[in-house]
Amino acid sequence: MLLSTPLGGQISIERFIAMLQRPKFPRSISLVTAMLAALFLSACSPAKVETAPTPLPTPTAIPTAAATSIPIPTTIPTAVATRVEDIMQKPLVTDSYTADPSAHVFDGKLYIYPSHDLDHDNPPSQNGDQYDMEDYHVYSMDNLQSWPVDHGQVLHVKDVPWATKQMWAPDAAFKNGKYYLYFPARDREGLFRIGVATSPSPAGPFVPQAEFIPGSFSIDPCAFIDEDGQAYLYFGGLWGGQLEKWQTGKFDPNGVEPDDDQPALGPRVAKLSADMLSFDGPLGEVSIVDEEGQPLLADDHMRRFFEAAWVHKYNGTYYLSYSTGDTHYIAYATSQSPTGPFTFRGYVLKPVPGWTTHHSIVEFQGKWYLFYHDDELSGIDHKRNMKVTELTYNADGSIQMIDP
Ligand code: FUB
Repeated sequence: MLLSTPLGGQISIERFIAMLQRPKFPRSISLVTAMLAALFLSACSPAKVETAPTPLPTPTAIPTAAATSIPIPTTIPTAVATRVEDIMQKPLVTDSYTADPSAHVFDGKLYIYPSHDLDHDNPPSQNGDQYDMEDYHVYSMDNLQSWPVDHGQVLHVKDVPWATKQMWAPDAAFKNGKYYLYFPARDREGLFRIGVATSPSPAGPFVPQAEFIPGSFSIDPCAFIDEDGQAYLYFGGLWGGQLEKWQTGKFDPNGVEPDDDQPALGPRVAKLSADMLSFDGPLGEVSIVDEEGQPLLADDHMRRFFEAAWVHKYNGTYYLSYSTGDTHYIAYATSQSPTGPFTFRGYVLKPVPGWTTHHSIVEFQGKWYLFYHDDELSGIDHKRNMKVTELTYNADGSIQMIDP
């Protein structure tokens, strides 16, 4: 059978299927997709579909149903244009290393703001020197059945006047008709600070402010805007993230975590000013308590906050989720207030391959998703790949733990 192409040429169905199966076509094209594509071409000019004068040998790769009895559709199947793929729990980007994915829905589209791990071999240290990143890319997705689109480099450390290195986990927000990218990096004294950059587009590029946010420190900013329009910035991370060195309000290079029987350190939270560029009022410390209302203690490494705070709201309840660091879980706690205290509820994600774990939770097209990372592509802690999977709430608002 010959098929007419939209440009007026003709092609045998065997040749067309063989074209689709060439390695240069991205990722695996299933036979079903091939069938749909053949039907699409047929539908473009059904009148020109001809039967070859002599019967061709039956090709082994062509499903007989495609060659014979499937009726030509009267409407063009749109699924052919965007190939439907199962992307759940697979590396979303394979041509570079991506981590710490912060996902948001802006204008009906899903945008991901990850860290960009570089392909280097710096030796690991407890200080996190191996996480030596210098720029950000933004990715977007129209749906969760096709791979993300890379919008390219949107900010580089050389363009940030106050920053010197280690552009770690960022987050983004939309307000006042502008998009804000919050990001940590080391300043000229080697201290982690949090900066902000702005753009008229969610896909960047972003223009940084000349200075870091006054009063900011440590890492892993998470921007949350409540239903009343008030924006909050959560941040903080232990060890390489330096949070334990800021307990007095000033940087103490000798600062350590509290004694085992003392309350664990919590992430910091501040209201953001109306222009989203500075803190509005004092910093608070988010308290995470057990079911009796007692603060989690510093030696409770299975439950205490380590880094990677993420706040979202579900059915009127605030959810704070975070990494437990050296025990490698994503845990969560809930509250009726955005500033806590939050009551520990359980785990969102079991440990993944690689030392770090970092995530975001977002609702998109009627479902809830967890974006996270592991090191499947490289097997190396600091060369990570982001992934996504569906998230399920139980009727009581608890989250079903994901075992990836
Ligand atoms: O990506 C660098 C750091 O690793 C992040 O800031 C932490 O949350 C951890 O994922």
